[in-house]
Amino acid sequence: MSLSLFSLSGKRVLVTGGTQGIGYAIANGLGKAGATVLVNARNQEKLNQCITALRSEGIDAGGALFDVTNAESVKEAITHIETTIGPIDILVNNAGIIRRAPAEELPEADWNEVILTNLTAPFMVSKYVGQHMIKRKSGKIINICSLMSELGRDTVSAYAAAKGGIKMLTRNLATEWAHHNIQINGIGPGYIATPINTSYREEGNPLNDYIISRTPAGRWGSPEDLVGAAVFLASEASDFVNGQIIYVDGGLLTSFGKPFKQ
Ligand code: NAP
Ligand code: GCO
Repeated sequence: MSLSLFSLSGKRVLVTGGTQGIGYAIANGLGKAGATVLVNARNQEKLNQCITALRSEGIDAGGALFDVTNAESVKEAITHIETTIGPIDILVNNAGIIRRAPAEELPEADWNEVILTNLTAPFMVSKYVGQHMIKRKSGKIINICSLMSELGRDTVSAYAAAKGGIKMLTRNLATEWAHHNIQINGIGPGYIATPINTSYREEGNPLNDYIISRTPAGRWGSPEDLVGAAVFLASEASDFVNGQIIYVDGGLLTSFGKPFKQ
């Protein structure tokens, strides 16, 4: 076996919401595996800083400014990339948000925003990129799922509904498109230290201890922990893998957990 099986040389990847956190680490990791990277963002300044940072590490990087929740912008951006820049060989649907409140209090506007961003948007981006992948009979789509694709938790009803939905979207797109030689899979990150959950790691927040004790590996994940699974799912090494979710969670989903102190 040669490591070239994992090489992304000559491939172009689009990572949505890629200027920070998990998206940035995946963009960086796929870039280091040889891919040309297009980072999507909705903020020009953050996008410029991100491209500068990726280029400073020797990565061939560019940007795609659009809001993933705006169907017209998504369609325009994908058409522009495919016709003037080049084919999107790999799509990573990473952009996501969370709104936390008990279900009985969650405003409908928050519910709608989370479903639109975390579920409808990955469908829209996949749809427009998929149309080109189908014509080329080649492509990889990686959807960023969550522990909440499998588990419920207080205050995250909209997020869990969307992440459960993206798991099933992954399986359904795989069912529809696998025969076009497109592999659609997901990564389910465990608790990864990023801006989405900074407050959990603040001094005195009991969730910090709970998360560490609930995770067999005994620590928070880092965004870089996700790179190996992303390279695998983006590369030829996964050409017969379809509709799977790889949980990169320090073992959390496999375990009932331990008491806080033993
Ligand atoms: P993050 O640091 O908050 O990153 C989220 C990214 O999504 C930001 O770059 C954000 O851009 C972008 N984004 C949000 N809405 C967007 C929109 N409408 N259009 C374009 N970009 C948009 O959080 P993260 O932890 O890296 O999260 C990345 C993904 O991993 C999410 O799907 C999240 O649900 C998932 N995830 C995270 C964890 C974890 O523990 N961290 C675990 C499981 C799954 P702005 O700067 O413009 O807001
Ligand atoms: C929360 C967290 C989670 C994680 C992640 C777990 O409030 O429990 O924000 O939802 O970010 O998605 O896999």
